[in-house]
Amino acid sequence: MDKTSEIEKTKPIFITTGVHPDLDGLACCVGYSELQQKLGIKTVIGLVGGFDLETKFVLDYFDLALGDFNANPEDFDQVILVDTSEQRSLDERIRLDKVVEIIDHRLLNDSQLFPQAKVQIEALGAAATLIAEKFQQSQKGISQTAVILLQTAIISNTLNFKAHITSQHDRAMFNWLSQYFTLPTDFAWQMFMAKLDFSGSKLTEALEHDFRSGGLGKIGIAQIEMIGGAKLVDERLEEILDKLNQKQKELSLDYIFLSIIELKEGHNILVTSDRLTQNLLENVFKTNFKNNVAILSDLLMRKEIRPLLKATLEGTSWSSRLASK
Ligand SMILES: [Mn+2]
Repeated sequence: MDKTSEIEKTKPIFITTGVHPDLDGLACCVGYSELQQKLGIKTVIGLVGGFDLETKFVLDYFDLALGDFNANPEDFDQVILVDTSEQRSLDERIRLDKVVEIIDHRLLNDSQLFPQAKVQIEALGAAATLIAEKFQQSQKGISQTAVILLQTAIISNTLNFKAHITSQHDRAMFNWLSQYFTLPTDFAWQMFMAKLDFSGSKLTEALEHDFRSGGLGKIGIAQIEMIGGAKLVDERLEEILDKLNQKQKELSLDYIFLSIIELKEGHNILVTSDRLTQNLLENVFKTNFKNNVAILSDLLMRKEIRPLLKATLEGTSWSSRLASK
């Protein structure tokens, strides 16, 4: 048997991230797929849902041509998940028992639902940091496309190293990547500016795009990162509340809110008209809602907010929550 037919007999491994991939998810898929190929393992990337404005900006800026990523997970026997470990974030066609590896940075995860998976979850700013580390250890070399995607993913996920979740390891891997490619000095700023367009229907599209729900007490959190959040809320509060109310009904959620990460002021603006959610958030963050809006004194990513809400909800009995309804 010649070598080619032998390779053809080995089915490739399907690599994916959550639906509506963000920059970190895409970077991890592209990077880890490249590394596997260099190690002699065939892989195919499959993604569901369009890219967000930030990801599109990076692809356009550096003129990166990627594949179509249309593969169907049902055609593969083995699946690798990167930058996700939550069942609710996955394409429904993915069978949990086909997942052989998980690389993620979410402390709240469903890793116990994947019986076959080798799980690596570390509390870092970006999952891209873990992929960069694997390249470094492998000494197999890295393409410029992978370097750029991993670098920009680290900047994006750590809010340019300003978020609490940023670790020394994120900085170290970013520096390691930077020996292969130097980003323009103002690149982080340009990338953040690229996602500031919330004109017209782009606002509700952004809410729809970066929306995650599920977990204990069925919490839905929309998140947008921007500059000028107070003005946006001031001008378009009704529209935001309508969209949240619609999502809450559609998904039968117990709690729902929008978390705006205000990059210039370095704090969050929370928006919801759901009284139960307002009570929960006031309780957890010692803040007050006025006209359905509350300001935090801190800057927290959704992956930091979730565990805080979970801890509080677990300390509250169902009976007292039902009584407050
Ligand atoms: Mn991530």
